[in-house]
Amino acid sequence: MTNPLFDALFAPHSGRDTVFLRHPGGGITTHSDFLNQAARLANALTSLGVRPGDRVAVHIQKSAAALALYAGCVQAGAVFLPLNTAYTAAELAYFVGDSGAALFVCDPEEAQDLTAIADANGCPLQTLAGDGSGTLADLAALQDPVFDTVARGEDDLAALLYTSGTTGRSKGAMLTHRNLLSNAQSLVEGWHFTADDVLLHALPIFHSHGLFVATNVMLLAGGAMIFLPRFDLDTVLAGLPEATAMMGVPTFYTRLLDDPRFDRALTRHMRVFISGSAPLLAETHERFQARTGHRILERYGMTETSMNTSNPYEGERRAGTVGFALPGVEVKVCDPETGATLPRGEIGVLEVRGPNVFKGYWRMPEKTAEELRADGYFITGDLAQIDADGYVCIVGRSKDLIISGGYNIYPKEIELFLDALDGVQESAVIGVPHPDFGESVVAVLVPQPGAALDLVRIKAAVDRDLARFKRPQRVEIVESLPRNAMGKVQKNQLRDRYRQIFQLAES
Ligand code: MCA
Ligand code: AMP
Repeated sequence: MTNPLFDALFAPHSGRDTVFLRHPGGGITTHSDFLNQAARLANALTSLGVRPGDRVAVHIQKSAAALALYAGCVQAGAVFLPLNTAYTAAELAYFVGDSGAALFVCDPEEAQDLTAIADANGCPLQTLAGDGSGTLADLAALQDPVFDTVARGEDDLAALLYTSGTTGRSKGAMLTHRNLLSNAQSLVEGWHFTADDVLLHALPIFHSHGLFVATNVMLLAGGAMIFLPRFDLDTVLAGLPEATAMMGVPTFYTRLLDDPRFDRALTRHMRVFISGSAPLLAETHERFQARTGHRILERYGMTETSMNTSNPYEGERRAGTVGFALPGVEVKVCDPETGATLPRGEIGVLEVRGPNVFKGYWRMPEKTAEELRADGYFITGDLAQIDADGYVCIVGRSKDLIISGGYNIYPKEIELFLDALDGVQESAVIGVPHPDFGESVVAVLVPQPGAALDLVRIKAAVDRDLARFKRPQRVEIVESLPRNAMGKVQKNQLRDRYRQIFQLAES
Protein backbone atom coordinates (compact mmCIF):
# COMPACT_ATOMS: atom_id res chain seq x y z
CA MET A 1 0.00 0.00 0.00
CA THR A 2 1.37 3.41 -0.79
CA ASN A 3 0.49 6.80 0.59
CA PRO A 4 3.11 9.20 -0.81
CA LEU A 5 3.04 11.81 1.92
CA PHE A 6 2.71 9.41 4.84
CA ASP A 7 5.36 7.05 3.49
CA ALA A 8 7.90 9.83 3.04
CA LEU A 9 7.25 12.13 5.99
CA PHE A 10 5.87 10.02 8.79
CA ALA A 11 6.36 6.25 8.34
CA PRO A 12 10.19 6.37 8.41
CA HIS A 13 10.04 7.61 12.02
CA SER A 14 7.92 4.76 13.30
CA GLY A 15 9.41 3.27 16.47
CA ARG A 16 12.16 5.91 16.68
CA ASP A 17 12.65 7.37 20.13
CA THR A 18 14.31 10.48 18.73
CA VAL A 19 13.02 13.92 19.73
CA PHE A 20 10.51 15.41 17.32
CA LEU A 21 9.10 18.29 19.39
CA ARG A 22 10.61 20.22 22.27
CA HIS A 23 8.04 22.16 24.24
CA PRO A 24 8.63 25.32 26.26
CA GLY A 25 9.10 24.27 29.89
CA GLY A 26 11.14 21.17 29.03
CA GLY A 27 8.66 18.51 27.79
CA ILE A 28 9.35 16.55 24.62
CA THR A 29 7.41 14.49 22.11
CA THR A 30 9.37 11.65 20.48
CA HIS A 31 8.78 10.59 16.92
CA SER A 32 7.37 7.26 18.06
CA ASP A 33 4.96 8.84 20.59
CA PHE A 34 3.84 11.22 17.87
CA LEU A 35 3.21 8.43 15.38
CA ASN A 36 1.35 6.32 17.92
CA GLN A 37 -0.91 9.27 18.64
CA ALA A 38 -1.41 9.87 14.91
CA ALA A 39 -2.42 6.22 14.44
CA ARG A 40 -4.85 6.41 17.36
CA LEU A 41 -6.37 9.53 15.84
CA ALA A 42 -6.57 7.85 12.43
CA ASN A 43 -8.48 4.98 14.06
CA ALA A 44 -10.73 7.49 15.84
CA LEU A 45 -11.45 9.34 12.57
CA THR A 46 -12.37 6.09 10.86
CA SER A 47 -14.65 5.11 13.74
CA LEU A 48 -16.40 8.48 13.32
CA GLY A 49 -17.14 7.61 9.70
CA VAL A 50 -14.38 9.67 8.04
CA ARG A 51 -13.54 7.99 4.73
CA PRO A 52 -10.68 8.54 2.28
CA GLY A 53 -11.15 11.88 0.52
CA ASP A 54 -13.35 13.32 3.26
CA ARG A 55 -12.49 16.78 4.59
CA VAL A 56 -11.70 17.20 8.26
CA ALA A 57 -12.12 20.86 9.27
CA VAL A 58 -9.87 21.76 12.18
CA HIS A 59 -10.09 24.89 14.34
CA ILE A 60 -7.79 24.19 17.29
CA GLN A 61 -4.81 25.70 19.09
CA LYS A 62 -1.29 24.95 17.97
CA SER A 63 -0.09 21.85 19.83
CA ALA A 64 1.51 18.43 19.40
CA ALA A 65 -2.02 17.01 19.32
CA ALA A 66 -2.93 19.32 16.42
CA LEU A 67 0.08 18.12 14.42
CA ALA A 68 -0.78 14.50 15.26
CA LEU A 69 -4.27 15.14 13.87
CA TYR A 70 -2.67 16.33 10.62
CA ALA A 71 -0.61 13.12 10.50
CA GLY A 72 -3.67 11.02 11.39
CA CYS A 73 -5.66 12.59 8.56
CA VAL A 74 -2.90 11.84 6.05
CA GLN A 75 -2.65 8.27 7.32
CA ALA A 76 -6.42 7.78 7.09
CA GLY A 77 -6.47 9.23 3.56
CA ALA A 78 -8.57 12.20 4.70
CA VAL A 79 -8.11 15.81 3.56
CA PHE A 80 -6.78 18.05 6.32
CA LEU A 81 -8.47 21.47 6.43
CA PRO A 82 -6.82 23.73 9.02
CA LEU A 83 -8.56 27.01 9.91
CA ASN A 84 -7.08 30.20 11.35
CA THR A 85 -7.67 30.19 15.12
CA ALA A 86 -8.67 33.87 14.87
CA TYR A 87 -11.72 33.12 12.70
CA THR A 88 -15.08 33.99 14.18
CA ALA A 89 -18.15 31.73 14.10
CA ALA A 90 -19.51 33.72 11.14
CA GLU A 91 -16.34 33.03 9.17
CA LEU A 92 -16.13 29.37 10.18
CA ALA A 93 -19.67 28.66 9.01
CA TYR A 94 -18.60 29.36 5.44
CA PHE A 95 -15.58 27.05 5.50
CA VAL A 96 -17.40 24.12 7.07
CA GLY A 97 -20.29 24.52 4.62
CA ASP A 98 -18.24 25.11 1.49
CA SER A 99 -15.86 22.22 2.13
CA GLY A 100 -18.67 19.78 2.93
CA ALA A 101 -16.57 18.64 5.88
CA ALA A 102 -17.27 15.15 7.23
CA LEU A 103 -15.95 16.15 10.65
CA PHE A 104 -15.39 19.46 12.43
CA VAL A 105 -12.81 19.49 15.23
CA CYS A 106 -12.66 22.53 17.52
CA ASP A 107 -11.26 23.62 20.85
CA PRO A 108 -13.39 22.39 23.81
CA GLU A 109 -13.96 26.01 24.89
CA GLU A 110 -15.72 26.94 21.68
CA ALA A 111 -17.75 23.75 21.25
CA GLN A 112 -20.93 25.37 22.53
CA ASP A 113 -20.70 28.27 20.07
CA LEU A 114 -19.87 26.05 17.11
CA THR A 115 -22.37 23.24 17.60
CA ALA A 116 -24.96 25.06 15.50
CA ILE A 117 -22.54 25.26 12.56
CA ALA A 118 -21.77 21.55 12.73
CA ASP A 119 -25.47 20.72 13.03
CA ALA A 120 -26.43 22.96 10.13
CA ASN A 121 -23.93 21.11 7.95
CA GLY A 122 -24.79 17.66 9.23
CA CYS A 123 -21.25 16.92 10.34
CA PRO A 124 -20.21 15.69 13.78
CA LEU A 125 -18.34 18.04 16.10
CA GLN A 126 -15.42 16.75 18.16
CA THR A 127 -13.06 18.63 20.43
CA LEU A 128 -9.30 18.60 20.86
CA ALA A 129 -7.43 20.90 23.23
CA GLY A 130 -3.81 22.02 23.22
CA ASP A 131 -3.12 19.82 26.28
CA GLY A 132 -4.36 16.78 24.38
CA SER A 133 -7.75 16.53 26.11
CA GLY A 134 -11.19 16.66 24.47
CA THR A 135 -13.74 14.26 23.04
CA LEU A 136 -11.57 13.29 20.07
CA ALA A 137 -8.60 12.69 22.37
CA ASP A 138 -10.77 10.53 24.65
CA LEU A 139 -11.92 8.49 21.69
CA ALA A 140 -8.35 8.20 20.40
CA ALA A 141 -7.14 7.00 23.78
CA LEU A 142 -9.35 3.91 23.40
CA GLN A 143 -7.88 3.07 19.99
CA ASP A 144 -4.99 0.92 18.84
CA PRO A 145 -1.70 2.82 18.28
CA VAL A 146 -1.34 1.00 14.98
CA PHE A 147 -3.32 1.93 11.86
CA ASP A 148 -3.29 0.31 8.45
CA THR A 149 -2.29 3.31 6.31
CA VAL A 150 -4.85 4.09 3.62
CA ALA A 151 -3.47 3.93 0.07
CA ARG A 152 -3.46 7.21 -1.84
CA GLY A 153 -2.22 8.32 -5.23
CA GLU A 154 0.03 11.27 -5.95
CA ASP A 155 -2.91 13.24 -7.35
CA ASP A 156 -5.15 12.61 -4.36
CA LEU A 157 -5.80 15.53 -2.04
CA ALA A 158 -3.88 15.73 1.21
CA ALA A 159 -5.05 19.19 2.29
CA LEU A 160 -7.53 21.94 1.54
CA LEU A 161 -6.32 25.41 2.50
CA TYR A 162 -8.63 28.37 2.09
CA THR A 163 -7.26 31.59 0.70
CA SER A 164 -9.33 34.74 0.47
CA GLY A 165 -10.38 35.88 -2.95
CA THR A 166 -10.48 39.20 -4.73
CA THR A 167 -14.24 38.78 -5.06
CA GLY A 168 -14.58 38.45 -1.29
CA ARG A 169 -15.35 34.72 -1.32
CA SER A 170 -12.63 32.45 0.03
CA LYS A 171 -11.39 29.69 -2.24
CA GLY A 172 -10.21 26.28 -1.09
CA ALA A 173 -6.84 25.45 -2.64
CA MET A 174 -6.68 21.70 -3.31
CA LEU A 175 -3.21 20.42 -2.46
CA THR A 176 -2.21 16.93 -3.48
CA HIS A 177 0.29 14.46 -2.08
CA ARG A 178 2.59 15.28 -4.99
CA ASN A 179 2.33 19.03 -4.38
CA LEU A 180 3.33 18.81 -0.73
CA LEU A 181 5.93 16.09 -1.05
CA SER A 182 7.76 17.58 -4.03
CA ASN A 183 8.01 20.91 -2.26
CA ALA A 184 9.31 19.41 0.99
CA GLN A 185 11.93 17.48 -0.99
CA SER A 186 13.15 20.60 -2.83
CA LEU A 187 13.36 22.61 0.35
CA VAL A 188 15.19 19.99 2.41
CA GLU A 189 17.75 19.72 -0.35
CA GLY A 190 17.94 23.42 -1.19
CA TRP A 191 18.24 24.58 2.40
CA HIS A 192 20.46 21.66 3.53
CA PHE A 193 18.19 20.39 6.31
CA THR A 194 19.31 17.18 8.07
CA ALA A 195 18.39 15.14 11.13
CA ASP A 196 20.84 17.26 13.13
CA ASP A 197 18.73 20.39 12.68
CA VAL A 198 16.58 21.94 15.38
CA LEU A 199 14.05 24.37 13.94
CA LEU A 200 12.67 27.15 16.13
CA HIS A 201 8.97 26.98 15.22
CA ALA A 202 6.94 30.02 16.32
CA LEU A 203 4.57 30.19 13.31
CA PRO A 204 0.90 29.22 13.34
CA ILE A 205 0.21 25.76 11.87
CA PHE A 206 -3.01 26.59 10.03
CA HIS A 207 -1.13 28.11 7.08
CA SER A 208 1.23 26.73 4.51
CA HIS A 209 4.26 28.44 6.06
CA GLY A 210 4.11 26.86 9.53
CA LEU A 211 2.51 23.58 8.45
CA PHE A 212 4.10 22.63 5.17
CA VAL A 213 7.23 24.73 4.77
CA ALA A 214 8.35 24.32 8.37
CA THR A 215 6.81 21.06 9.61
CA ASN A 216 6.95 18.95 6.43
CA VAL A 217 10.56 19.95 5.90
CA MET A 218 11.51 18.92 9.43
CA LEU A 219 9.62 15.65 9.16
CA LEU A 220 11.35 14.79 5.92
CA ALA A 221 14.76 15.77 7.28
CA GLY A 222 14.14 13.89 10.53
CA GLY A 223 15.17 16.80 12.76
CA ALA A 224 13.51 18.33 15.80
CA MET A 225 11.43 21.46 16.36
CA ILE A 226 11.31 23.79 19.34
CA PHE A 227 7.56 24.04 19.14
CA LEU A 228 6.30 27.36 20.53
CA PRO A 229 2.58 28.13 20.77
CA ARG A 230 3.10 31.54 19.17
CA PHE A 231 5.74 34.18 18.51
CA ASP A 232 6.53 35.48 21.98
CA LEU A 233 9.76 37.49 22.00
CA ASP A 234 11.08 36.23 25.36
CA THR A 235 10.42 32.58 24.53
CA VAL A 236 11.95 32.94 21.08
CA LEU A 237 15.06 34.59 22.53
CA ALA A 238 15.29 31.78 25.11
CA GLY A 239 14.98 29.11 22.42
CA LEU A 240 17.47 30.52 19.93
CA PRO A 241 20.67 29.14 21.52
CA GLU A 242 19.20 25.63 21.25
CA ALA A 243 18.21 25.99 17.60
CA THR A 244 20.04 25.69 14.30
CA ALA A 245 17.35 27.20 12.05
CA MET A 246 14.36 29.51 12.15
CA MET A 247 11.59 30.32 9.71
CA GLY A 248 9.45 33.42 10.05
CA VAL A 249 7.55 36.28 8.54
CA PRO A 250 9.35 39.66 8.34
CA THR A 251 7.58 40.87 11.52
CA PHE A 252 9.46 38.16 13.47
CA TYR A 253 12.77 39.58 12.33
CA THR A 254 11.93 43.25 12.88
CA ARG A 255 10.65 42.41 16.38
CA LEU A 256 13.90 40.55 17.16
CA LEU A 257 15.95 43.48 15.87
CA ASP A 258 14.00 45.89 18.05
CA ASP A 259 15.20 44.00 21.13
CA PRO A 260 18.74 44.78 22.32
CA ARG A 261 19.11 41.24 23.74
CA PHE A 262 19.13 39.88 20.19
CA ASP A 263 22.80 39.78 19.25
CA ARG A 264 25.61 37.82 17.66
CA ALA A 265 26.22 35.58 20.70
CA LEU A 266 22.59 34.47 20.78
CA THR A 267 22.64 33.39 17.14
CA ARG A 268 26.06 31.74 17.10
CA HIS A 269 24.58 28.23 16.82
CA MET A 270 22.21 29.16 14.05
CA ARG A 271 22.74 27.75 10.60
CA VAL A 272 20.04 29.67 8.75
CA PHE A 273 17.24 32.23 9.19
CA ILE A 274 14.57 31.99 6.49
CA SER A 275 11.93 34.65 5.73
CA GLY A 276 8.78 34.68 3.64
CA SER A 277 5.01 35.32 3.37
CA ALA A 278 5.58 39.06 2.91
CA PRO A 279 8.36 41.27 1.54
CA LEU A 280 11.44 41.64 3.69
CA LEU A 281 12.73 45.19 3.53
CA ALA A 282 16.31 45.56 2.33
CA GLU A 283 16.89 47.64 5.44
CA THR A 284 15.87 44.71 7.67
CA HIS A 285 18.30 42.50 5.74
CA GLU A 286 21.18 44.86 6.32
CA ARG A 287 20.39 45.50 9.99
CA PHE A 288 20.10 41.77 10.60
CA GLN A 289 23.45 41.06 9.04
CA ALA A 290 25.16 43.90 10.90
CA ARG A 291 23.74 42.69 14.23
CA THR A 292 24.19 38.92 13.89
CA GLY A 293 26.52 38.25 11.00
CA HIS A 294 23.74 36.14 9.40
CA ARG A 295 22.22 36.92 6.03
CA ILE A 296 18.50 36.11 6.02
CA LEU A 297 17.48 33.69 3.27
CA GLU A 298 14.33 35.05 1.63
CA ARG A 299 12.01 32.82 -0.37
CA TYR A 300 8.65 33.28 -2.06
CA GLY A 301 5.52 31.16 -2.20
CA MET A 302 1.77 31.01 -2.02
CA THR A 303 -0.88 28.77 -0.52
CA GLU A 304 -1.72 27.49 -4.01
CA THR A 305 1.84 26.62 -4.91
CA SER A 306 3.78 26.16 -1.67
CA MET A 307 7.29 27.52 -2.37
CA ASN A 308 8.28 28.73 -5.82
CA THR A 309 11.59 30.51 -5.52
CA SER A 310 14.37 30.86 -3.00
CA ASN A 311 17.58 32.73 -2.55
CA PRO A 312 20.53 30.36 -2.65
CA TYR A 313 21.82 28.59 0.45
CA GLU A 314 25.30 28.90 -0.95
CA GLY A 315 25.87 31.99 -3.04
CA GLU A 316 24.62 35.53 -2.80
CA ARG A 317 21.38 36.09 -0.88
CA ARG A 318 20.30 39.28 -2.57
CA ALA A 319 18.20 41.77 -0.60
CA GLY A 320 14.96 42.80 -2.29
CA THR A 321 14.82 39.56 -4.29
CA VAL A 322 13.32 36.14 -3.70
CA GLY A 323 16.05 34.29 -5.55
CA PHE A 324 15.67 31.63 -8.22
CA ALA A 325 13.01 29.11 -9.16
CA LEU A 326 13.28 25.93 -7.06
CA PRO A 327 14.32 22.75 -8.88
CA GLY A 328 11.46 21.50 -11.05
CA VAL A 329 9.61 24.83 -10.84
CA GLU A 330 9.37 27.10 -13.89
CA VAL A 331 8.71 30.83 -13.54
CA LYS A 332 8.04 33.45 -16.19
CA VAL A 333 7.05 37.10 -16.20
CA CYS A 334 4.06 37.78 -18.44
CA ASP A 335 2.11 40.62 -19.93
CA PRO A 336 -0.98 41.00 -17.71
CA GLU A 337 -3.24 41.59 -20.71
CA THR A 338 -2.01 39.06 -23.27
CA GLY A 339 -0.22 36.50 -21.12
CA ALA A 340 2.78 36.69 -23.48
CA THR A 341 6.18 36.13 -21.87
CA LEU A 342 8.00 39.43 -21.44
CA PRO A 343 11.70 40.02 -22.15
CA ARG A 344 14.08 39.67 -19.18
CA GLY A 345 14.04 42.77 -16.98
CA GLU A 346 10.50 43.89 -17.71
CA ILE A 347 7.80 44.00 -15.05
CA GLY A 348 4.76 41.76 -15.43
CA VAL A 349 2.66 39.13 -13.70
CA LEU A 350 4.60 36.14 -12.41
CA GLU A 351 3.38 32.75 -13.57
CA VAL A 352 4.62 29.45 -12.13
CA ARG A 353 4.43 25.81 -13.15
CA GLY A 354 5.67 22.64 -11.51
CA PRO A 355 4.78 19.67 -9.32
CA ASN A 356 4.17 22.15 -6.50
CA VAL A 357 1.25 23.86 -8.26
CA PHE A 358 -2.13 22.96 -6.77
CA LYS A 359 -4.90 21.01 -8.45
CA GLY A 360 -7.42 23.85 -8.51
CA TYR A 361 -9.98 25.57 -6.30
CA TRP A 362 -12.44 23.36 -4.48
CA ARG A 363 -15.75 23.24 -6.33
CA MET A 364 -14.87 26.42 -8.29
CA PRO A 365 -14.07 25.35 -11.85
CA GLU A 366 -14.50 28.88 -13.25
CA LYS A 367 -12.11 30.42 -10.72
CA THR A 368 -9.67 27.62 -11.39
CA ALA A 369 -9.84 28.25 -15.13
CA GLU A 370 -9.24 31.98 -14.59
CA GLU A 371 -6.03 31.45 -12.64
CA LEU A 372 -4.66 28.08 -13.73
CA ARG A 373 -3.84 27.89 -17.44
CA ALA A 374 -4.45 24.75 -19.48
CA ASP A 375 -0.67 24.38 -19.91
CA GLY A 376 -0.23 24.18 -16.12
CA TYR A 377 0.98 27.72 -15.44
CA PHE A 378 -0.61 29.38 -12.40
CA ILE A 379 -1.14 33.14 -12.59
CA THR A 380 0.11 34.32 -9.19
CA GLY A 381 -1.20 37.91 -9.28
CA ASP A 382 2.22 39.07 -8.06
CA LEU A 383 4.10 41.60 -10.16
CA ALA A 384 7.69 40.60 -10.70
CA GLN A 385 10.85 41.32 -12.60
CA ILE A 386 13.76 38.98 -13.24
CA ASP A 387 17.11 40.76 -13.01
CA ALA A 388 20.14 40.28 -15.26
CA ASP A 389 21.50 37.52 -12.97
CA GLY A 390 18.19 35.64 -12.88
CA TYR A 391 17.07 36.74 -9.40
CA VAL A 392 13.29 37.17 -9.17
CA CYS A 393 12.11 40.40 -7.51
CA ILE A 394 8.51 40.76 -6.35
CA VAL A 395 7.78 44.43 -7.08
CA GLY A 396 4.06 44.63 -6.31
CA ARG A 397 0.72 42.92 -6.77
CA SER A 398 -1.88 43.06 -9.50
CA LYS A 399 -4.39 41.61 -7.00
CA ASP A 400 -5.94 43.92 -4.42
CA LEU A 401 -4.39 42.34 -1.34
CA ILE A 402 -3.11 43.53 2.02
CA ILE A 403 -0.46 41.47 3.86
CA SER A 404 -0.40 42.26 7.56
CA GLY A 405 2.16 40.42 9.69
CA GLY A 406 2.17 37.65 7.07
CA TYR A 407 -1.62 37.26 7.02
CA ASN A 408 -3.46 37.97 3.78
CA ILE A 409 -6.47 40.25 3.86
CA TYR A 410 -8.58 40.81 0.79
CA PRO A 411 -10.09 44.33 0.88
CA LYS A 412 -13.16 43.17 -1.05
CA GLU A 413 -14.22 40.88 1.80
CA ILE A 414 -14.04 43.72 4.34
CA GLU A 415 -15.71 46.19 1.95
CA LEU A 416 -18.66 43.86 1.36
CA PHE A 417 -19.04 43.50 5.10
CA LEU A 418 -18.85 47.26 5.78
CA ASP A 419 -21.15 48.18 2.90
CA ALA A 420 -23.88 46.03 4.45
CA LEU A 421 -23.82 47.95 7.73
CA ASP A 422 -26.47 50.54 8.62
CA GLY A 423 -25.72 54.03 7.39
CA VAL A 424 -22.79 53.03 5.14
CA GLN A 425 -23.17 54.06 1.53
CA GLU A 426 -19.86 52.61 0.38
CA SER A 427 -16.40 51.85 1.59
CA ALA A 428 -12.84 51.39 0.41
CA VAL A 429 -10.38 49.28 2.35
CA ILE A 430 -6.67 49.87 1.84
CA GLY A 431 -3.35 48.73 3.27
CA VAL A 432 -0.88 51.34 4.44
CA PRO A 433 2.65 50.96 5.82
CA HIS A 434 2.82 49.80 9.44
CA PRO A 435 6.06 49.66 11.44
CA ASP A 436 5.33 46.25 13.03
CA PHE A 437 3.00 44.43 10.62
CA GLY A 438 4.47 45.79 7.37
CA GLU A 439 0.99 46.81 6.23
CA SER A 440 -2.16 47.49 8.21
CA VAL A 441 -5.83 47.90 7.36
CA VAL A 442 -7.57 51.28 6.99
CA ALA A 443 -11.27 51.55 6.14
CA VAL A 444 -12.56 54.66 4.40
CA LEU A 445 -16.32 55.03 4.78
CA VAL A 446 -18.85 57.18 2.99
CA PRO A 447 -22.08 57.65 4.98
CA GLN A 448 -25.46 57.45 3.29
CA PRO A 449 -26.85 60.94 2.60
CA GLY A 450 -28.12 62.42 5.86
CA ALA A 451 -26.85 59.48 7.95
CA ALA A 452 -24.51 59.92 10.90
CA LEU A 453 -22.30 56.86 11.19
CA ASP A 454 -22.36 55.16 14.56
CA LEU A 455 -18.73 54.09 14.91
CA VAL A 456 -19.37 52.22 18.16
CA ARG A 457 -21.94 50.00 16.48
CA ILE A 458 -19.72 49.54 13.47
CA LYS A 459 -16.86 48.44 15.69
CA ALA A 460 -19.13 46.03 17.56
CA ALA A 461 -20.23 44.42 14.29
CA VAL A 462 -16.66 44.19 13.03
CA ASP A 463 -15.45 42.68 16.33
CA ARG A 464 -18.22 40.10 16.30
CA ASP A 465 -17.83 38.85 12.75
CA LEU A 466 -14.30 39.51 11.49
CA ALA A 467 -11.11 37.83 12.69
CA ARG A 468 -8.89 40.28 14.56
CA PHE A 469 -6.13 40.48 12.01
CA LYS A 470 -8.67 41.61 9.37
CA ARG A 471 -10.22 44.39 11.43
CA PRO A 472 -9.53 47.94 10.27
CA GLN A 473 -7.07 49.57 12.64
CA ARG A 474 -8.35 52.98 11.53
CA VAL A 475 -11.70 54.10 10.20
CA GLU A 476 -11.82 57.35 8.23
CA ILE A 477 -15.07 59.02 7.21
CA VAL A 478 -15.18 60.97 3.96
CA GLU A 479 -17.90 62.56 1.84
CA SER A 480 -16.95 60.67 -1.29
CA LEU A 481 -14.32 58.31 -2.63
CA PRO A 482 -11.88 59.50 -5.32
CA ARG A 483 -12.79 57.94 -8.67
CA ASN A 484 -11.33 57.98 -12.16
CA ALA A 485 -13.24 58.77 -15.33
CA MET A 486 -14.43 55.16 -15.51
CA GLY A 487 -15.89 55.43 -12.00
CA LYS A 488 -13.25 53.12 -10.47
CA VAL A 489 -12.18 53.98 -6.93
CA GLN A 490 -8.64 55.36 -6.92
CA LYS A 491 -7.12 53.38 -4.09
CA ASN A 492 -3.66 54.75 -4.85
CA GLN A 493 -4.88 58.22 -3.95
CA LEU A 494 -6.31 56.92 -0.69
CA ARG A 495 -3.09 55.05 0.09
CA ASP A 496 -1.11 58.25 -0.53
CA ARG A 497 -3.46 60.25 1.67
CA TYR A 498 -3.27 57.87 4.63
CA ARG A 499 0.21 56.40 4.14
CA GLN A 500 1.64 58.16 7.19
CA ILE A 501 -1.01 57.46 9.80
CA PHE A 502 0.62 54.52 11.55
CA GLN A 503 4.08 56.01 11.22
CA LEU A 504 2.89 59.23 12.85
CA ALA A 505 1.10 57.33 15.60
CA GLU A 506 4.29 55.44 16.50
CA SER A 507 6.66 58.42 16.59
C1 MCA B 1 -2.21 39.56 15.39
N1 MCA B 1 -2.94 40.67 15.23
C2 MCA B 1 -2.76 41.12 14.01
C3 MCA B 1 -1.89 40.21 13.40
N2 MCA B 1 -1.57 39.26 14.27
N3 MCA B 1 -3.26 42.18 13.36
C4 MCA B 1 -2.87 42.38 12.11
N4 MCA B 1 -2.03 41.55 11.46
C5 MCA B 1 -1.53 40.45 12.08
N5 MCA B 1 -0.72 39.62 11.44
C6 MCA B 1 -3.77 41.39 16.19
C7 MCA B 1 -3.93 40.68 17.46
O1 MCA B 1 -5.10 39.88 17.38
C8 MCA B 1 -4.06 41.84 18.45
O2 MCA B 1 -5.34 42.39 18.31
C9 MCA B 1 -3.12 42.83 17.91
O3 MCA B 1 -3.03 42.54 16.51
C10 MCA B 1 -1.74 42.82 18.52
O4 MCA B 1 -1.34 41.52 18.59
P1 MCA B 1 0.14 41.07 18.84
O5 MCA B 1 0.24 40.52 20.22
O6 MCA B 1 1.11 42.12 18.45
O7 MCA B 1 0.20 39.95 17.75
P2 MCA B 1 0.90 38.60 17.86
O8 MCA B 1 0.04 37.61 18.51
O9 MCA B 1 2.29 38.82 18.41
O10 MCA B 1 0.97 38.18 16.30
C11 MCA B 1 1.73 38.88 15.36
C12 MCA B 1 2.46 37.87 14.51
C13 MCA B 1 1.40 36.87 13.96
C14 MCA B 1 3.47 37.10 15.36
C15 MCA B 1 3.18 38.57 13.40
O11 MCA B 1 0.45 37.59 13.23
C16 MCA B 1 1.97 35.77 13.15
O12 MCA B 1 2.44 34.76 13.68
N6 MCA B 1 1.96 35.91 11.83
C17 MCA B 1 2.38 34.85 10.91
C18 MCA B 1 1.38 34.67 9.82
C19 MCA B 1 1.74 33.50 8.91
O13 MCA B 1 2.13 32.43 9.36
N7 MCA B 1 1.55 33.69 7.62
C20 MCA B 1 1.87 32.63 6.64
C21 MCA B 1 0.76 32.55 5.62
P3 MCA B 1 -6.03 43.24 19.46
O14 MCA B 1 -5.20 44.47 19.61
O15 MCA B 1 -7.39 43.51 18.91
O16 MCA B 1 -6.00 42.39 20.68
S1 MCA B 1 1.21 31.32 4.38
C22 MCA B 1 1.83 32.30 3.18
O17 MCA B 1 1.72 33.47 3.24
C23 MCA B 1 2.62 31.74 2.03
C24 MCA B 1 2.41 30.31 1.70
C25 MCA B 1 4.09 31.97 2.33
O18 MCA B 1 4.78 32.44 1.43
O19 MCA B 1 4.50 31.65 3.43
P1 AMP C 1 -0.92 33.38 0.76
O1 AMP C 1 -2.08 33.60 -0.09
O2 AMP C 1 -1.16 33.57 2.22
O3 AMP C 1 -0.31 32.10 0.46
O4 AMP C 1 0.11 34.51 0.40
C1 AMP C 1 0.85 34.48 -0.76
C2 AMP C 1 1.31 35.85 -1.12
O5 AMP C 1 2.27 36.31 -0.16
C3 AMP C 1 2.06 35.88 -2.42
O6 AMP C 1 1.19 35.90 -3.54
C4 AMP C 1 2.87 37.15 -2.29
O7 AMP C 1 2.07 38.28 -2.61
C5 AMP C 1 3.19 37.17 -0.81
N1 AMP C 1 4.56 36.71 -0.51
C6 AMP C 1 4.98 35.52 -0.03
N2 AMP C 1 6.32 35.51 0.13
C7 AMP C 1 6.76 36.73 -0.25
C8 AMP C 1 8.03 37.37 -0.34
N3 AMP C 1 9.13 36.75 0.06
N4 AMP C 1 8.07 38.62 -0.80
C9 AMP C 1 6.97 39.27 -1.20
N5 AMP C 1 5.74 38.74 -1.14
C10 AMP C 1 5.64 37.49 -0.67
